[in-house]
Amino acid sequence: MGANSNLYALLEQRFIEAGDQPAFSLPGRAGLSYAGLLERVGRFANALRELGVRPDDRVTVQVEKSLNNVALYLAVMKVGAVYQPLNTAYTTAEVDYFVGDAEPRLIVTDPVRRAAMDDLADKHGVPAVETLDAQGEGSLAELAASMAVAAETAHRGPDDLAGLLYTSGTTGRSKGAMLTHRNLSSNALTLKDLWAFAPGDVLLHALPIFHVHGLYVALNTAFLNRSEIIWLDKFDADQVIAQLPRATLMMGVPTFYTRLLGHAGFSQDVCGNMRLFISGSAPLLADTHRQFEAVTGHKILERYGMTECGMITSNPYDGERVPGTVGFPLPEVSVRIVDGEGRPVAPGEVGMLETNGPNRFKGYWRMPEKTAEEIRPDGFFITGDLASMDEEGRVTIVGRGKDLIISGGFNVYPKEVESELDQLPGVRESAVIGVPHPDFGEAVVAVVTSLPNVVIAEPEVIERLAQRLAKFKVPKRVIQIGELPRNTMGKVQKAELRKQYGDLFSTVA
Ligand code: MLC
Ligand code: AMP
Repeated sequence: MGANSNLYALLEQRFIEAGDQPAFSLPGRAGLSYAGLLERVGRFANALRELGVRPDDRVTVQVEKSLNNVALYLAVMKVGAVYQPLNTAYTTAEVDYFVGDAEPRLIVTDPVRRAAMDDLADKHGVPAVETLDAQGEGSLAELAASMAVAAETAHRGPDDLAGLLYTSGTTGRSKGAMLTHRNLSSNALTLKDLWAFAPGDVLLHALPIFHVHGLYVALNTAFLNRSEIIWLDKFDADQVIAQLPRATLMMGVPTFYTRLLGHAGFSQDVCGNMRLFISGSAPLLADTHRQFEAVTGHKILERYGMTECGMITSNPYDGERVPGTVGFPLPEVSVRIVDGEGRPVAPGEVGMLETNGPNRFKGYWRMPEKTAEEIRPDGFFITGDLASMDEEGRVTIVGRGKDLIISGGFNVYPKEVESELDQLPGVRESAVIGVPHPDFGEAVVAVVTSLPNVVIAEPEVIERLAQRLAKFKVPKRVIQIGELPRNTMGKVQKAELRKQYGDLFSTVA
């Protein structure tokens, strides 16, 4: 058997070295040292084994952010199983699909959802359901507390799965991106060096941990560095401003930065100890970048990535950070920009961004045909993002070839919302678009036509959709019109609608 490629084996070594140094500090609450984290992960690993979780089993987790949630994430890797985090905003109808597709051995849910999850477990033959609440308490925490600390770390190969993260598809159902230990380790090791993590760094963590940004990018880099992590349950501008003076770096989506800029208490002073602000998951407006520099003296470092590949490009730590660009491919990561026939375009020209490297996912869970459609025979993944690359290799994302809205860093596929809208009584057709929004970057807007003589009631539609879809997917506005604009082929012209409704939120503060 070769060396253990389990990412947790690597992290565990760092945790042992860090010993009693703080791993997490929680404003106003008890924190946790690295030695404490090691113990906790050991107990959770034994609890998972007690529940019958074996290597390669999936563990579906839909719980609020807590230290026990972190311990669970690490313990799932420790036992060699596959972590499947789900956005806490997903409704039971949405979770139904993920559970049916992933066929987990265990579902971990909030106690308030226990009954609904028990039903889903029955329906899909999932053997175990356990709970963790927002404080990290629940049946799984109780079981873990009764367990021994000592637990073996499973041996894993580089291509074994560590995570299964779902991304919605432009057509049809969500796809589970299979992320391997190599994918996660290579990305975390690269980013730790690229962003110059060093002893003494303190990370302010306000992101959710059910997506790659808050989970893998933020936690794994900080863990590799044995950093202290200031742990906030969620982004709250007051709390972030209160904690920033003790932090040296923060990662966020653009909404974090626009909200900070809009807060009267935000100033250069509170950033006195800060070394680095990083932004990603959605485009950071060049204007926001400049305003932030004017207020704080810091140039936000923008990087680009996605669920399937983790981080792909980054502005440099030492070199020039150019507003409106996402920087250079990471070491060992290849990026090419190609035309419709897959041929590389000239520098500066716009095309589809394709990428390959140790960070590229293994494929879509049980969807070999989708995998073959999106990963070319030479290994490059077709991202769906439109970009250009200059002579030096600096990348600018100019748009999306995929019909996707990114609202406050969460992805919304219009097709999914349209399918729900089209089932509502009275709705004839719908087109869901993203329009500029001062807080979320883009906001979801539905344009609908009705059956004859029907008036669509906006609040009712919103309420009906909220029963089926996560809140962030529910349109902020529903607009009824006579006919959807179509081209000569009969295809709805969304660009036309985006132009027409582009300033819907421009006066909203
Ligand atoms: C919350 N709401 C949203 C929303 N977040 N609506 C649209 N878009 C969002 N992102 C809803 C709420 O349910 C609420 O509905 C209303 O909008 C107002 O909520 P709020 O209180 O203003 O929102 P808040 O809870 O503060 O959350 C906003 C946020 C959060 C920006 C802090 O969305 C967030 O943490 N986003 C980060 C997303 C992220 O981590 N993405 C990484 C993906 S990984 P109501 O009706 O109840 O009032 C990835 C790869 C990569 O993309 O490159 O990183
Ligand atoms: P997700 O599927 O949630 O991982 O979202 C990935 C998508 O987010 C990418 O395909 C891009 O469209 C977008 N994205 C991530 N980072 C950036 C960025 N810095 N600028 C523009 N778009 C980004």
